[in-house]
Amino acid sequence: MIKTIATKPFADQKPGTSGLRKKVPVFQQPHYVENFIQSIFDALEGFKGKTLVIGGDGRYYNREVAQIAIKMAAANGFGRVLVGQNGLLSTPAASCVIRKHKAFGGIVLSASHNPGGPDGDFGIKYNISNGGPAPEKITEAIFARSKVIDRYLIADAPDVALDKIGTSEVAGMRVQVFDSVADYQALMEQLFDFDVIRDMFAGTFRMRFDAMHAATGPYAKAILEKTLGAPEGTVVNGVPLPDFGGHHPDPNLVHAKDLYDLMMSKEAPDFGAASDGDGDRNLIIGRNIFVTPSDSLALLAANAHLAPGYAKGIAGIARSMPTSMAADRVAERLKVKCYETPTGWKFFGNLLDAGLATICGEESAGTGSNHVREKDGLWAVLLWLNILGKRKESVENIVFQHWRDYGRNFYTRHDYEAIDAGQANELMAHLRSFIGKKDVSALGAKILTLSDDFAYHDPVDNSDSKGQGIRFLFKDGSRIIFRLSGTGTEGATLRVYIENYEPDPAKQGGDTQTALADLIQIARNLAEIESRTGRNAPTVIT
Ligand code: VG1
Ligand code: CO
Repeated sequence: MIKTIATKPFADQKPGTSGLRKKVPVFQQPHYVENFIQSIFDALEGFKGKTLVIGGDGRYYNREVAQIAIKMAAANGFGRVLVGQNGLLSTPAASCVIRKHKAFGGIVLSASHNPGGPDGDFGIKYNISNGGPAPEKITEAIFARSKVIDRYLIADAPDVALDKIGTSEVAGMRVQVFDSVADYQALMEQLFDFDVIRDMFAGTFRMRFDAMHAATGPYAKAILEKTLGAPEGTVVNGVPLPDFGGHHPDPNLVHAKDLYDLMMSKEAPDFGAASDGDGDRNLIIGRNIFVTPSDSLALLAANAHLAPGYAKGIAGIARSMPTSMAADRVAERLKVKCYETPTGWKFFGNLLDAGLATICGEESAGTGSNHVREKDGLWAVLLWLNILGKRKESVENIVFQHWRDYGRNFYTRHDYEAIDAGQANELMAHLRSFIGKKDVSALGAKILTLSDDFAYHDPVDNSDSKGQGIRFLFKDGSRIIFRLSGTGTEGATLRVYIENYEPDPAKQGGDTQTALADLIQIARNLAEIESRTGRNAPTVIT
């Protein structure tokens, strides 16, 4: 039985960098989830009888919303729903399943790296048939629909048993509960030399993978421990929990501090890695060395040919604008193009579909390739392992060698979280007032070559995206970038990205914050951060 329920619009259902993210109590308001899901369906065309993939990162409210999504998909005329067992599906696995089973699209229930639990965050995003996040054209249509929606459709049916693999029916629509890991693992086995990695684990090589009680746990255990022979206990915090054990599932030096401390200690294994809430990000730490995500992107691109899936070389690299320019140097050497896109994975989809780029990455610890249309945490870890197995060198040596060859891009991001939204907007307006000016006193002796509000023209579909971050580019190759986060749920988060290039091997050692101290000070003065926000230090430094 299909019910049509009358509803009223909510004004705040605008998808951000990666879907709609709000506090759980916001999603728990009557009709809130249903309105957004119906707005997604109303913004799409031609899905009658087709397949929809549903799954999420296992956070609080995941199961309830998975049931709602299944019943609404049935009521709206989908022919089949594929849902991960227990409603669980990492973001990259969702992308893999959508592609492999030729689904029309997918609904991913995740707020990624944001904390979970009854007072934490929840999120819903829609992915299209290529497996990637919906492009802006669709997210804008969803938002437009959400502002006028007056009804939604839902099947009056009992809940589906999500814990058991098998097929059932909801209002005439087939529902298949499937093993969340199998398809994804099969894809990884195609891309990487599992024998090389197995040999490493059979020897003295040891690693720790911190799944942060989030979606990647079951994938990492199945692949690293069960298939590749890493000793049991290699994966820690491997059981997904609705509140991520009370932690922030963000794989950075603040929230994955235990892993960092271990990797800097005498007991450090050879390799450390972590991933985020929905499994699309990665943190890479070698013994004694943290690899910045921007460097990791460059290193993976430079060494990808060592893995069977990329043995023929790569067609191009794409990085988000705030990501360091280390990857550009690799692209130059490989004689391929490096594309610069706005923040968020949705901008990489077209480049990957058109075969213009093979490897993509962001400074926020996201790397991936054309194997799916999302960033992929475990993929990056496996590519690293494949490279380590082939080169038989330590992470530290590989990174140092890379800097000697290409130069080092010192890089840091300073986040000021939960600042007042009004103050944040005024700060950005203040920065915008410098655009195009040459003599800005806060810049001291630095010579500006460009200041702008980054805009992107998509070379594939010719769409334009404006207002993607204020950039200050200097003559010596250094950069300072400011943008406001599109994933936070409290006030505004200001991100300041700072980079300087050092070609001289003699000057490549040392601490990043010290090496960038001058630029950091310039950024603070330029944006008047302290007087405008009352903050004298960032909340998180990565
Ligand atoms: C952040 C990151 C961005 C990433 C996005 C989604 O966005 O900066 O690089 O693509 O999160 O990642 P923002 O707008 O807060 O800067 V995830 O792992 O949350 O899906
Ligand atoms: Co994520």
